Amino acid sequence: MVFYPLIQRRLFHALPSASKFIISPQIKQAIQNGGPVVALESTIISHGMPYPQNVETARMVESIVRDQGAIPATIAILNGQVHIGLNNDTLEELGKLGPKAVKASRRDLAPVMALKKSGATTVASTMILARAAGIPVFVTGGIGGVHRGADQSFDISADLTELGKTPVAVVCAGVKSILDIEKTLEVLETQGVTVATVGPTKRFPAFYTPDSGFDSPSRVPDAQTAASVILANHDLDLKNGMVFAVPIPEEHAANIQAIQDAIDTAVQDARSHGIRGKEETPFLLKRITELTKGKSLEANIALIKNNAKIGGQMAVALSKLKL
Ligand code: PSU
Ligand code: MN
Repeated sequence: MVFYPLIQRRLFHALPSASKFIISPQIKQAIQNGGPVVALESTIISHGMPYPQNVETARMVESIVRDQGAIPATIAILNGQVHIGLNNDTLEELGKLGPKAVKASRRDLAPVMALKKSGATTVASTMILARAAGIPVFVTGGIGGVHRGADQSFDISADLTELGKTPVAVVCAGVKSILDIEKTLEVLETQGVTVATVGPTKRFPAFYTPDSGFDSPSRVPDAQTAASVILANHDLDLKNGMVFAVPIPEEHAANIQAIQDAIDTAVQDARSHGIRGKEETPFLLKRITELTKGKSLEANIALIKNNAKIGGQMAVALSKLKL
């Protein structure tokens, strides 16, 4: 029986590929010391919200992470270089680029970098780059999933397979009902992904609303317990990722019927405009914002702020546990 020194319980070390990343000194030092760092994605900035709300929200999310005692690291690719942590200027640059930035999932990373393009990272690619940099906790709004009609279109987000093979904990508000939530949970099960609702009930949340009608396979009462689950996954050397689903706070939850109607209309519009593939999620988000006259955007901002709070607490709890 081999006993590992305690220091090896640190979740991960940076991989060699991270030597080429642009990492702020503060983030680098925190990672080296096993301190609390929270990775944040950038497709939500470029393709998920309009300018200037996208930049304002990104800044607010970063400051909420800091309020919990953790360090935010927004991840993006600018002119072919991976940035772990954006500053005021680079965040503004990405926010203004908006959908002109490449929506870069796993398959897009290599061409975006080699061709020196600017790419906003999805959940899948943010996980890859966070893992490479040595960051185990990642906060976002919602993950991608199995699209409605996937039995015909085969449209299943690469986020789900990434969760099956990259050991990063993703804090989100569940998945939107633009997707087929039941099938999304099935694929997560097949991929061996731990899915836990954070809070008093087991209900898996549906992004704008706290209850999708389906149960998560697990539940944790709070961020501290979530951190112990991450550590157990690491101690078993399981390579899969994890989803910690945080329901939107009740006071911010959108009117269920109004949002459902908007989603149904948006999905029909996508079909009639022939929107497919990677364009579908951004199209639906924009259309839902229009149809709800901005109400969905308000809910979106509220839930990501709440996720940032819980994710920041998880990173802090984890850094105490693993040292
Ligand atoms: N779902 C949301 N908001 C988002 C996204 C998904 O509610 O901004 C973004 C995330 O970056 C996610 C990506 O990783 O869309 C999934 O896109 P696709 O379905 O094309 O894999
Ligand atoms: Mn897709």
